[in-house]
Amino acid sequence: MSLDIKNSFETRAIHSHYEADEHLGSLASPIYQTSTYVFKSVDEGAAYFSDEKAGYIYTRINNPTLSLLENRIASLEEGEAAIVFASGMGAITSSLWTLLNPGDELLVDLTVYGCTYAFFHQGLARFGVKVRHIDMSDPNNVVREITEQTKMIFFESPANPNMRLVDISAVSDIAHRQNILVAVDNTYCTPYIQKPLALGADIVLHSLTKYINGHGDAMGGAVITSAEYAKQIRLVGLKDMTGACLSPHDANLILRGMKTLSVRMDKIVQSAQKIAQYLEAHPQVESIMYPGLPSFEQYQLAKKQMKLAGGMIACELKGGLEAGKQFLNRLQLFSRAVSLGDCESLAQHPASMTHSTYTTEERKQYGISDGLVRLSIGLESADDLIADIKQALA
Ligand code: 7XF
Repeated sequence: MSLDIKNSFETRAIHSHYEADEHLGSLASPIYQTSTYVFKSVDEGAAYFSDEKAGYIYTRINNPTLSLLENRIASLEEGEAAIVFASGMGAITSSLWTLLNPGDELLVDLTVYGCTYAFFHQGLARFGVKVRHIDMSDPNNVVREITEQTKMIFFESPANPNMRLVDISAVSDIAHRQNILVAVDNTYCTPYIQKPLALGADIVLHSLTKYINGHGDAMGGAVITSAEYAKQIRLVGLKDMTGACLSPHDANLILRGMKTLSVRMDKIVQSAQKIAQYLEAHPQVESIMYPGLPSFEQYQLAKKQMKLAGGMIACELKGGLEAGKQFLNRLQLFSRAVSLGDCESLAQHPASMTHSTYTTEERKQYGISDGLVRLSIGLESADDLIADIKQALA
């Protein structure tokens, strides 16, 4: 349907690409819990397979509930097309295995999520792709490090877990002069806060497991890109290489979660700002990384490309690793858990958890310090969360 970009983000998150009239008047979109579809004739099935005619074939390739989620997320990211997957890692592996070939080079910022890092250095490297990390916080480094083989630039902004930012439009400008693709993992921000495609990127990736679903009860992933790349990723990466298709039931949970994305983000960011200010002023805190604090190293860049500062905070306590562990163990309202973006506030220790795929040496090299503590601010009262932090630091 034509509820498109003219409608606001909040409206599209609820209505885009769905007409109750076309579904017996059902207000909520139906779950097509099916693995396969019945063809009227052999010729019809053959026409779908040969792409002569559009139609549903098999849920690993397409499914109406997944199509709704795909269309809706493409609308929110302002991209041509999207594909959803069983997890964020399903999205990253399916997309990069499709778009990169043996002999290509992938340039990656210094810090990325631990399993993304492991996939790059194992899954992609074994496939013959050369992976090189460079500090993209200065776009001049990208100019210097590009080679003839560079096919894609990949980064997270803010990066998990240390909140490093990359200037999306500056890096995209540099890359496009040499026909290099720019892929941005936008999981930390969601399209409510940052729209990498509008800033010049070619490919946006998400773990839908996080803010977009927002309720900690489903896994999912997405890629948003051109219709041409999306088609290739669906028919090669998703269909033949990973098979990482999302379950229609989980797609429905994510569609439901996505309807409240804007109100959740507004509240989460408000609380995160208050908590970051509290932590910054606390004598036990050595350093804090939160894009909403004027002391944040890339504060100006954050203001330029992010609508809000987000819900993730990284900090180091005086006393390093031991102090960080004690703090995490003493938290009562925050749950000690990996993942992020849920209603429940979560706290974790990247060096021993989400980024344990890096060796100690690699963590040092790529700026993930052993004392770093990561907080994902949820929807509880900010005052209660601050009280919990206060007692845990006492
Ligand atoms: O496969 P998943 O849905 O878990 O998503 C992978 C993923 C991709 N990009 C970013 C920026 C992510 O943070 C994630 C998952 N990160 C979780 C975390 O950092 O807590 C995973 C828990 S080990």
